[in-house]
Amino acid sequence: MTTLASGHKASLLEGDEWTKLLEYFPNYKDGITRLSPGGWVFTKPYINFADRFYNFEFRKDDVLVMTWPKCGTTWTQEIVWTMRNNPDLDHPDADVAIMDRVPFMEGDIFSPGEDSTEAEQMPVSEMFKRLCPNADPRKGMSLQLAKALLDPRTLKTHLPFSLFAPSLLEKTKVVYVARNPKDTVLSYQHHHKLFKAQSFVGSLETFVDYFLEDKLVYGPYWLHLKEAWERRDHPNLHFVFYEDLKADIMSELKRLDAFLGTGLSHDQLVNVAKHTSFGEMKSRNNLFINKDMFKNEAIVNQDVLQKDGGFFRQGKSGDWKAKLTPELIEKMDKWIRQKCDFGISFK
Ligand code: PPS
Repeated sequence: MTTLASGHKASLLEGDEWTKLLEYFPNYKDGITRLSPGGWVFTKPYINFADRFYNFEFRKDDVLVMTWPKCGTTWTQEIVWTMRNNPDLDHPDADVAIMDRVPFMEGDIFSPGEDSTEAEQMPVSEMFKRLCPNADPRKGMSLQLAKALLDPRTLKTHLPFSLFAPSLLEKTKVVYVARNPKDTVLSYQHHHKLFKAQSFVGSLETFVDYFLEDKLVYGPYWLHLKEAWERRDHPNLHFVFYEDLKADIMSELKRLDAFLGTGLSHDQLVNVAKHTSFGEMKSRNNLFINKDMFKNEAIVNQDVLQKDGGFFRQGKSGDWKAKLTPELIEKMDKWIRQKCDFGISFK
């Protein structure tokens, strides 16, 4: 057991629970750690990085986009970056991979270990080479890039508030995105089938059970939400629902404009809405530095890609109504009543 700077204790899953998890998630074979308290679940390398995330030096001009996985992070990070840097759609870096412009702070916990041959083969972006000329990319590129990025930084995380220093909101602005758990779980299942590193082999029922029992990587969605919901009146926190972004993007952009202090004109907000629409983001497909990665059978399951779509899968709210069985809806409704009893209501 390891004690982290956040005060959490981290231990690796073992015994029956670990054997069972490997049956459904065979590619998490290098180990999964769970933190106490909270029950946060991560890949094993999290333990090596945890204190660096906790002690990360935020700057006053930073904006951190925080969500549980699949709640609309990528969309929101592109919205925020575009509002702050590219409202006239003329920024030379706009075509650079989103993950380079807006680093995924804890992305390194999904990267191969620094001594592995895979680490040698990881593509190194031009931005990393430019901003981190003396850094060793095998030690993880995401965090090094997040540190080296020039102001004003927009950063992305799926970590919850409790794994950052308590001063986070005093130091920087946070945009938190919540999404209906029924759509979130479907999108996360797709993610786990699409990407080989995550590879889920099991039924939707099993995946939903893992979600409801807080056993998926990143752990309890309800607690992640609760920690943000409790802080929602803090002037440096902007709380938004994916469903509201879908329903009325212009109103949400105006709210964000006021929060970020970007002072954009109506035409600039229209630019942002158009540039970050699902259709435009899907056709640009510049999430990662290597677009061809999606054609690589070792990284992306080509059958799932063809049948169910890629990272930009549907971009809709309410897909759950067609995909979840009445039994699963009932199970999830019960979970929502029991766990999400802190005042939030989903749209
Ligand atoms: S990740 O991997 O956790 O960072 O994923 P995340 O970006 O949080 O969420 C992915 C889902 O968001 C959808 N998406 C969008 N919806 C609307 N508009 C835009 N521009 C957009 N970009 C991404 C994406 O399709 C995933 O949802 P699903 O339901 O799977 O389509």
